[in-house]
Amino acid sequence: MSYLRKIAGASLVSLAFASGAASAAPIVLDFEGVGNLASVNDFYNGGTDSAGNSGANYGINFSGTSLAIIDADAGGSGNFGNEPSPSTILFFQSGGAATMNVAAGFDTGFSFYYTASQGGFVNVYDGLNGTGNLLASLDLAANIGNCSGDPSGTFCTFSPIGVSFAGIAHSVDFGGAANFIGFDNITLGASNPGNPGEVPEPATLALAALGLAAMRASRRKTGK
Ligand SMILES: [Ca+2]
Ligand SMILES: [Ca+2]
Repeated sequence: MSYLRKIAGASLVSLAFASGAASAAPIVLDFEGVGNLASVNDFYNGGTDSAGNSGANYGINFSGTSLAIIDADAGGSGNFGNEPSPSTILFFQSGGAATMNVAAGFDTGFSFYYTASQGGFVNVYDGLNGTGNLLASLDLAANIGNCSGDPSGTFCTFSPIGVSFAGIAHSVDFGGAANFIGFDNITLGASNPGNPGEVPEPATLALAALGLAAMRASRRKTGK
């Protein structure tokens, strides 16, 4: 059998390595290398995720409920396809949001991709852990519909979207309904997603879970 999962985004490190201060080169969080269903924790903060994996140190920490999930097509438990950077994305199974903390702060804006069977939101704060002043807020419409990709996964539409704000942000809530929304390629310092491609039209809502239960129902034998 073959694995699609990449080990780490090492090639991105030299390009994006910076202090994490405002106006640095864009930092891209693609979640590759974080363990399946592991808490991201300090993976991008000079530490590890809950499974002991470590990535580039961008000075970025995630709340304990912020999990990575790997596409079932790549050996994980994710019910998704066409993610912008295969095969791992960010999601959460409890609480209302995955919270990203940037201790040094960042300005201008950021972009990301999301997939959702129910609406979600992004809130940007000038304090850590979703505190302080709300600098920006964005509603995210459900976007999955009839699509297919790589080769299975109900959550197969990833929409690029950007957020601009004034001031210095220290945390972002990536929110919605637990297990019904996922995120990838969070890019700090750029409010315009690179190569956004086609922005899909919102389609029929589907009651599907991003991971676990729905994955079990649709999982194909992989020959393990
Ligand atoms: Ca897939
Ligand atoms: Ca990814």
